[in-house]
Amino acid sequence: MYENEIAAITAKGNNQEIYFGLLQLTKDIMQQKGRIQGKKKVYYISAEFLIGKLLSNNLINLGLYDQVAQSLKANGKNMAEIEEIENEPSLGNGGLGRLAACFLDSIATLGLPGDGIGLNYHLGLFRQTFEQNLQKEVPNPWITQQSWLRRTDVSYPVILGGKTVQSVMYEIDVTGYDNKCNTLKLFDLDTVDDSIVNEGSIYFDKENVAKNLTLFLYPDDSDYQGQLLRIYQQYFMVSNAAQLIIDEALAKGSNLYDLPEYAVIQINDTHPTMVIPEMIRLLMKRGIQIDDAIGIVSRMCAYTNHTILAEALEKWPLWFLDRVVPQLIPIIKMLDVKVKEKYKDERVYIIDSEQRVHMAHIDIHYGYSVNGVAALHTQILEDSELKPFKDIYPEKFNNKTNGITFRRWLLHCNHELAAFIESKIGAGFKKDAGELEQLLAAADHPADLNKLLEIKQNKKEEFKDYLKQKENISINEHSIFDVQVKRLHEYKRQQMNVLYIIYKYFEIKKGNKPKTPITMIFGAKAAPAYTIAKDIIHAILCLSEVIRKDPDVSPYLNVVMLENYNVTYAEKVIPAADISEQISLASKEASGTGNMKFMLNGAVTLGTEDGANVEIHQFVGDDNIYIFGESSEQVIEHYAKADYSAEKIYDEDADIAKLVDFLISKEMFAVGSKKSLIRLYMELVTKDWFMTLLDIRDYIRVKEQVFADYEDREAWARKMLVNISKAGFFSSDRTIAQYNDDIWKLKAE
Ligand code: 26V
Repeated sequence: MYENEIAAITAKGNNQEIYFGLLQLTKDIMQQKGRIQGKKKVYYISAEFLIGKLLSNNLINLGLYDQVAQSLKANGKNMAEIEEIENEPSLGNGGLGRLAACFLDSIATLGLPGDGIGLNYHLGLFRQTFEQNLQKEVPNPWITQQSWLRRTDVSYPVILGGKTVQSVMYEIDVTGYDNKCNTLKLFDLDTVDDSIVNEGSIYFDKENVAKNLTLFLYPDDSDYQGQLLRIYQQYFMVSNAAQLIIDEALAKGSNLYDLPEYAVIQINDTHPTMVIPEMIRLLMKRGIQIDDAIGIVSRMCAYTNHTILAEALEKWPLWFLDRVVPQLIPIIKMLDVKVKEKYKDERVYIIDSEQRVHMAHIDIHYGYSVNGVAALHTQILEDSELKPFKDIYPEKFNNKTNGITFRRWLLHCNHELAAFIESKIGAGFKKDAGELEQLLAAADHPADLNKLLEIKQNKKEEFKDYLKQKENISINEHSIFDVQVKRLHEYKRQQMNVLYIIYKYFEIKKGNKPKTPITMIFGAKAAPAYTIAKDIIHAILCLSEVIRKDPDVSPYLNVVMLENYNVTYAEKVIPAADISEQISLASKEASGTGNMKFMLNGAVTLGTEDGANVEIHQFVGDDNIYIFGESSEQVIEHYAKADYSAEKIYDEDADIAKLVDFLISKEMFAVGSKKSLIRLYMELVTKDWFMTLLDIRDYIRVKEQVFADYEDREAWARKMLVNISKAGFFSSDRTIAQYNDDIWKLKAE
């Protein structure tokens, strides 16, 4: 199929022309393919969809990738150079947004009717650059004249700050792997004006909301100005969603009372929570009584929690909401009154005594399902964070351990490994990831183990070349690639990895050289207003420079911080990784999904018993993972008793103090900002809210063991193999099947 079209496009023109030709062809094919149909549909509403580049992924799902790749090859080109042309849309911060993208792939692959609903941010999250060892943020425009977006004539009126604006809906087709299509629907305003960014005036201005509503995706933490605009964004998103959902259901023959038979809404974190009062408002406008409206909406909405970090749980001051969405205030107040009539426990109120609206509480009272994203995370929600709700609604709580799409995170990013697996166990694993277990038989075949090592070596060489070409950074392809890539946050403890590097630096200085050199690879964006996170990036960059300039150490230890880590970078570095750093403070990382991507690509995890690491540990067993640090129970107890003191550890443990002190050494000051380094040092010594010093000793001990074990190549290859074989559970196809069985109850075609 499509041989002639593909041949014509790949035969002539430059890379740009070939890319845009393939883009158009792929879009046409997806349009012709037909939609996944069904009476009931899931609407996955999310402020973020971190979809990554789409060309190769769509070609894989359409079954056309090999044909295109061969055709390019015949013309002296390759897929990688064509992929380079595509801009990566940065429509997400990190895990939550990437999860939404993996879910869309799996929903379509399982043939379930389900669309994503979000916002068409023009600039998305900032692009990161480094200057003088500091992070700088630059706007990241990604929409080109021709793109995956298709403008539709669907449009809804939305009241924003008292004025009615008219939305416009864009669509991006989502093709299942060997299946039909669903769509990602992204709402926007025609009045948004990209040029105000160039003028440098991106601060929020109420009068200007129509001009800047969808310009930016807000980073995890932002200031007051940003927050007001964020509520506008959220309301705009859910008002459009609610109108669309009602329209589509009515078009399929529903009446307003039967909506739950036609639509289920998955609320991705609290960002889309206002869909509940908005839907109630719209139903009441159409003549439905309040109690009926609440009943209908409550049977349609299900909520996913993605974090237990208190500072990340949305609580909007009532007056804030009153300014932005006055039309929702009577409804929110009514929902709160009903709660207060029934329950006397203040912890479950929607509006608290300080007049703050707890968005998650709306979801839990007025939705029918609440889920966490890994077994441990759900357990913690039930036992502590959301315990009062669990006591009221035990039946609503359920766990859905996250997953990743194997199409992107194996078939696309690691063709060689996928081909090797197929040669051993056939192609069935592409649709049924559980079949990967059959690979275990290869554990006894030295030739297969060697092949795995050879593939890893090839990926390392490819990554070395990519890094050289992209950033002009040289690394040793024969070193151990130890990788920590994820958003920068203190709870993820990149700073602990920094302290290890300082330890190793001292060891090498003393003459204790590692048998195999080590390359420590970091990638992380820090939210622009998150000072300590930026200080940690600064420390990594400074340390990298100090080591690079030290001829005693640089042959054995190299620290690399990737600039602008994103989905595309992940696809290159994860297949090349030997060690996967998953070192969050136990209880703090809800799940993690990078951990799954590394495992699937044959990296061995060095991690705490946190998030989905716990389940990875159970699957691979003690011999194939490296676990260290205090348990989540111990950590939770430290917080409860307030008995953790970094200062005490620093004062009593000279070895640890020496590592921390290096942050403010003359070597570091020579290449960095005194102010930033001292701030980080002080944070670690006096506060250390995420208990870096608590686990550093154990971390160093276990990490040394990892490096020692790496030397036995056959034993290491066996660990890699076990990790790949046991990764099947972490396919998002499994996750989505569980969402469907327990929550959505849709029928596949
Ligand atoms: C938001 C904020 C906002 C205020 C400042 C601190 C902070 C820290 C984190 C966040 C993000 C919360 C939502 C989120 O992205 N959670 C991630 O969701 C992933 C998918 O379920 C999961 O794998 C990650 O463990 C979890 O952190």
